[in-house]
Amino acid sequence: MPRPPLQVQLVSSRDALAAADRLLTHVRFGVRTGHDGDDPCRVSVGLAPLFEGPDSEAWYADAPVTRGWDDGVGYACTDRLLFAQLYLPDSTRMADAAREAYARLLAFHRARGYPELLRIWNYFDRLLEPAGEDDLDRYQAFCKGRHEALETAGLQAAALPAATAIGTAAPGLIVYLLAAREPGVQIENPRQVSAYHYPPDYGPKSPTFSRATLKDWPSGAHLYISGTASIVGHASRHEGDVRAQVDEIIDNLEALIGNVSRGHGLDTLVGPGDLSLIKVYVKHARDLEAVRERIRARIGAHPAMLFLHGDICRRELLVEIEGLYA
Ligand code: 3EB
Repeated sequence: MPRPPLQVQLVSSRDALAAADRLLTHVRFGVRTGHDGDDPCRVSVGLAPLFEGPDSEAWYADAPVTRGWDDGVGYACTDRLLFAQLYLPDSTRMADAAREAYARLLAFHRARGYPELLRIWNYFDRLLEPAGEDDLDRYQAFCKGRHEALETAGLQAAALPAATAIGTAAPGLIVYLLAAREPGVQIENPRQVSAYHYPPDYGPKSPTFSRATLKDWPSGAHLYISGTASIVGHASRHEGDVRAQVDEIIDNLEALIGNVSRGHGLDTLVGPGDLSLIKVYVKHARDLEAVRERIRARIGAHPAMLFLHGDICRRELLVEIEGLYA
């Protein structure tokens, strides 16, 4: 059996890392956003972990990794997988920052020979504050800049990868991604309108991501699940009720996973409890216990879990959950 090309562990940034030559990415969650030292595979994201325990994700490849910098883009790669990250400290003009970050990252991963996007993470500050442009908030301005860059690069809706976009407490925009030589399969959620078909009420340019990417490696399938919120159709549900929002999110995850396991014969992934890792973004720290209780009741304790304090991209949304099966 070949080894999986990517495995993720939650670790503490205080601990020494094993197998540093195979480290593809190290993401540390805490007080600041940016690069973490000179190592291009290490980034920091300004989202505080909500309780004691691991504060970092360590992603290991199955072979030694090549790392470097290319015009501000940090990268790490093996034969099969590329991690790339770009940090822009000044995100004052959000649409411009998003357009620039995407233009540079898209040009980079294609030029390197990993043309297929699997997964993207986007983190920036003051998510819901006015962008100072056309009455948009900064998330809407981000969507506009991202949309324009993807359009310029000729990326079709059917090729959009899974993504997360969350508001940080620290300044700056960081975007990081995973790309491969061969494409994954884009998955949508039967309970949700595709984000790229949201009506214009949510912003002039729709968010450009798929609900999940399924990637078949020789060692088995991986599923990268986007940030999932309490949205049914295109409408937010359960304003003001964080417990009901968690339940709706888990219903969404179950529907998405059911869609995948039925359609693609993934019989070891039956429900959210079978995921390897979930990241839970909580808007108000005071909601942590309620969120944990609902997750424990519905998903159980099997997946590794990270609870992070972050802003969600519509004012009424209090929680969002992303997942990984690997
Ligand atoms: C949603 O379903 C919730 O803009 O990249 C989730 C995941 C959300 C990714 C993005 C936004 C994004 O619309 C928000």
